[in-house]
Amino acid sequence: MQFTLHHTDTHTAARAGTLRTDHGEIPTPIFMPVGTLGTVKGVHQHELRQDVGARIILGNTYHLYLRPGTEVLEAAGGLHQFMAWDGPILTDSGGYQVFSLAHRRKITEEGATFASHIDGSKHLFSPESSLGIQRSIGADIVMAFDECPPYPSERRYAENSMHLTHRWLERCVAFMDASAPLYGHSQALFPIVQGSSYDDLRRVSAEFIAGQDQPGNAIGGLSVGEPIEDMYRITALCCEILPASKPRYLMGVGTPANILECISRGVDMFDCVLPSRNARHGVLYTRQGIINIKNARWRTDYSVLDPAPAAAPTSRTHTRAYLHHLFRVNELLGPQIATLHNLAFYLGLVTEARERILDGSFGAWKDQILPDLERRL
Ligand code: PRF
Repeated sequence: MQFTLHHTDTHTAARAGTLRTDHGEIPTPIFMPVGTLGTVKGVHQHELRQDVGARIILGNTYHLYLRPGTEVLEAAGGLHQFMAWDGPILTDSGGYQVFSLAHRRKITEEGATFASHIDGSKHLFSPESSLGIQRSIGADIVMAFDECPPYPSERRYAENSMHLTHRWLERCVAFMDASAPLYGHSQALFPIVQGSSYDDLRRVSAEFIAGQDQPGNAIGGLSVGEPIEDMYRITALCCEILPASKPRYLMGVGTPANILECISRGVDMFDCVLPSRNARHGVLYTRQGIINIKNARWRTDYSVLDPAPAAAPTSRTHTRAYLHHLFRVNELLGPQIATLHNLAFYLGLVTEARERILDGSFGAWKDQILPDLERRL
């Protein structure tokens, strides 16, 4: 994997780059749609590429390990083949999902034991088994096995947890060095900065993560309920320490406004369930503001979802009144159109951010559109 930095903004810390993987090039900054179970819910692979403009998607080790399981994935030739997505894939390592979904969780030096949220069966994830599963899945970018402490966490807990994540990282690096990819394409490991909302711990963690000299770096443990100023301050602090020559990935963030603010602090990659999950509940993002399409106000609004020439064909074709109707009668196509629209909106936003970084207008553009993005219509 290779990262080329084309330009760093003079007024902010925003960057425009290109990340090269064996499954294609990724322009940065980028948003990665979440495809937990080998599908971005409700969006066909063809639409993902053609209409959403997705350049890389996310998969989850926890979910794919439980179903369909590594045996099925390996026999299929890996997740790319299994789901017929030939673009880049990143997998999260499973620890975060164990703590948000599984039952009877317990952390030890060895790893995390848990009971499946599906059938209650008992499992252990360790740095080695997580990366082994990510080898079976075959993602282009694999994430280190970490602990994301809850917010708020006492300092003592946050500090011990951070050191555990660092020890686990050394085992992740050793496992990657001692094992080989299964399907002929290479896999890059991204370590994850932790340290809760303590600035000094974050500094220690970012230094440690940078010192591992892996192809890219991630910032975890944010967007877990902390005040927004904390999230922005810690993101900036981590970006200042993580090397400029490598991509920086902020995990699980966020709203369109959060993404622009964190691009301006030096982040290159984002993922979040917000655009896809909210779409399924009828919440749509537009340049004018946030819409709840189930609201009676849209019943006879015959304007299209998004008239911009750069918007997805679906968004330029279908009216708010039609989508309102589909949601009211519970038709499958409603959530499908809404998901496609929101993901295309997020990809359009980071695409324009990149153009603005390259032509020097990013900061002014961001400040101009932010108030509209956060407005509720
Ligand atoms: N660690 C991992 N995945 C994550 C997070 C983390 O801290 C977050 C935090 N927002 C989202 N996804 N491994």
